[in-house]
Amino acid sequence: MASPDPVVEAIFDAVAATAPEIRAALPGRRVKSGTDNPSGESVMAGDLYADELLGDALTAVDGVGSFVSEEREAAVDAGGAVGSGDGDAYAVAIDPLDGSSNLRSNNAMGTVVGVYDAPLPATGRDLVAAGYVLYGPITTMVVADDSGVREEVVEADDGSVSRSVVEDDLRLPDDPLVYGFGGRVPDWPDAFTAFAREIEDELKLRYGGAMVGDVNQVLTYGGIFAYPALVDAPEGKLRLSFEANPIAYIVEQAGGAATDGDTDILDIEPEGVHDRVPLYVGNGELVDRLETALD
Ligand code: FBP
Ligand code: AFP
Repeated sequence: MASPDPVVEAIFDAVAATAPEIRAALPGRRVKSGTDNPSGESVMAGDLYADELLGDALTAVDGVGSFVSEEREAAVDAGGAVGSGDGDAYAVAIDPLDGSSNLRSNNAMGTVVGVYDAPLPATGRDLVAAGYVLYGPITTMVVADDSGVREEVVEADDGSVSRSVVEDDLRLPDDPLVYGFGGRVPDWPDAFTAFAREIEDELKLRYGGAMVGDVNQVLTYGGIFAYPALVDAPEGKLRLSFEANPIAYIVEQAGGAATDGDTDILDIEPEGVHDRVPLYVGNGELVDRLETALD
């Protein structure tokens, strides 16, 4: 299932090309960089390295008009008007190293990419493609566009990087098996805790602390992932433009659903590019039940 859009293909070629380099650089970058990002979180040295490498690679792609990262305050103008009509350029939004607190403990993490056909901030309905790299035992890249979702293995060989499709029509299994919910139970609103109590009798807990890894398990086995609204942080933790929208786009293209508890993630109108949002994503039937439970 080849993407019909050459700019989207060039964007994912660029992301794949950086993956082995990012992976190779991580062993020496498992420490805090000493800076905070625009969301006020401590940035790891690995976050900064991935951000710079991906920023250079993506702004060099013909057809990328602007570049925004979870680790940067402002958008980078890459030349070319975004969303201006014929021959316009795309805006690319990334979380360079999602789950980077897993660097210290050497657990999974990844890179999340959203390709928007509108200046940012934009809604998820403006996405033309989205994907993520998962740094697990194998480096994989999951890519979604309007033709569906595919999983690729990314490998470096003699200075070149290959992308091999291993699943060309990724669909959520009908019978869900796993769940993973972020945050501390005492910080969850009661209605979400009650929903979690039901789910833990039905599904198996698989939580790794990196959204890309946990969502990849949901895509593989079926189930539900959430980083919920918290009592003291009703907007949750994850960022709409960099994390929730791309993941919602991928899971919806794979036959699932994504909500903030009330509204489809892709319909949310952002106020700013660093907005946070609660995210509940997975099999449609589970996401519907969650919405009813939170009502
Ligand atoms: P970063 O982008 O700063 O890594 O934060 C996102 C994230 O790591 C998600 O991947 C994950 O779902 C969540 O935060 C984990 O948060 P917690 O450590 O609170 O469980
Ligand atoms: P294996 O040795 O068969 O991989 O099992 C060990 C293990 O994967 C361990 O790493 C996990 O903590 C645990 O099993 C997960 O078990 P569940 O599949 O029951 O969650």
